[in-house]
Amino acid sequence: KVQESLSLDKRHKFWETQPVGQFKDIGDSSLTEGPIELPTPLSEVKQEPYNLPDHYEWVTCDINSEQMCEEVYNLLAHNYVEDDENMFRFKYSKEFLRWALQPPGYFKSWHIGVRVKSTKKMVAFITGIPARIRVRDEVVHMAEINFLCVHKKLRTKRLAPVMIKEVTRRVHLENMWQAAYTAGVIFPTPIATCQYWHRSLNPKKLIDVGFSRLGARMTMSRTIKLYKLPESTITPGFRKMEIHDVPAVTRLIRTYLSRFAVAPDFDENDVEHWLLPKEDVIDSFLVESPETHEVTDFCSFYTLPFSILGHPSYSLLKAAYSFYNVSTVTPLLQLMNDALIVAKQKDYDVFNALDVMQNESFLRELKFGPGDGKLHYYLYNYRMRHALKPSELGLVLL
Ligand code: NHW
Repeated sequence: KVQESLSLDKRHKFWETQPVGQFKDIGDSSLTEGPIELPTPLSEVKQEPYNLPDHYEWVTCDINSEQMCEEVYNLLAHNYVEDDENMFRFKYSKEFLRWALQPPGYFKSWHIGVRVKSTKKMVAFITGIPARIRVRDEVVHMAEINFLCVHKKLRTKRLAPVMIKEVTRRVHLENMWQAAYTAGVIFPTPIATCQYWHRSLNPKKLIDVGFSRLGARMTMSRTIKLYKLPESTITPGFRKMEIHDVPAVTRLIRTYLSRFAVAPDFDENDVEHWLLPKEDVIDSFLVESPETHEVTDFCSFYTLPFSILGHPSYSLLKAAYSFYNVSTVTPLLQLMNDALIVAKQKDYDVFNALDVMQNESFLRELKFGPGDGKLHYYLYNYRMRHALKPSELGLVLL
């Protein structure tokens, strides 16, 4: 609480200049929901890139080029998000980056790097991808912004605002005026604040590497027993999603997501891209009724490992992240228990989930524990009258 109120008082030299909900406007009911600024004619959008400090240059990244992908991968693997204690760092795989950055209709010009002119070393990165996001009754063409990263040696030099302005300019050039993004830090102004929950699959390793701690009055063997899962899934008709399931899964997911205040507006192309299984990137399962062959339920998780920093025997933590799940016949609790079972079979160490959508209904019962990380959701150039509850969000960003 103390920390939150301090951060509300803090000046935000950059964010105060941007068309985003401002902290001083919280609770002002005279402000209407929707765009803050109107689009400007495309001819008035700045045509040249923003100026970088001397010695640096912009580069548009071709993520399909093995060399370029490797450069981005290395920048992120060494400089991207860490936990508060600097014990773990996200380690997105190259395959994952290609998937995350090339959905239907993506723009190469939104994959933006910064290099040192003389050495060509990549030192900063930011990306956008196009997405249709429904906010209440309105489907808005937005950019989803992700992978903002500045090399550790170049931090706190105000490079991030230049990266953000440049991606904004390139989004504007495609005639889009809104964006969605998430961050673990707070600035003006979250539309929702969510919490991560973690379900141990390999408790011994998680404890060994300091990801979790042995509970009070617990021994290692009791802990292992506590988190033990059945060898195989329980629900009859539970199987991997296949390409021919795309229409049925699209129908299921569209109906489900319509109940949330903010959610993606997925069509069949989006479902094929985002939800069809891709080894070590995205896993999806569904329940096909053994009698009617109807697809009644769906669950999915993506793969995002952590580097374990400075541990003598382990260097990688394999984490699954809950993505989109829909239950109509199989209880959500049972469906997610099956998701845990397949994640365990596939050797993940931990299964993570946010408290978005209906996730709260299974987290405690399936032995997830609350993490210390918060995740704030933001919209750019779109005002929400009130903050949303996590359960009103139907959106998961990577
Ligand atoms: S969140 C992950 C962000 N990345 C990391 O945490 C990696 C490790 N950290 C870093 O690389 C997922 C640096 O610390 C970064 C900041 C680069 C984060 N979002 O250059 P300065 C995303 O990628 C503000 C937005 O000196 P730095 C989402 C900060 O509040 N703003 O800092 C990205 C301050 O502004 P203020 C952030 O530490 C969404 C200013 O940056 C931020 O060297 C982007 C300080 O800049 C963050 N995560 O570099 C927005 N972190 O006003 C998209 C700090 O408070 C907006 N800041 O003074 C939409 C654009 C498109 C619109 C289209 C219409």
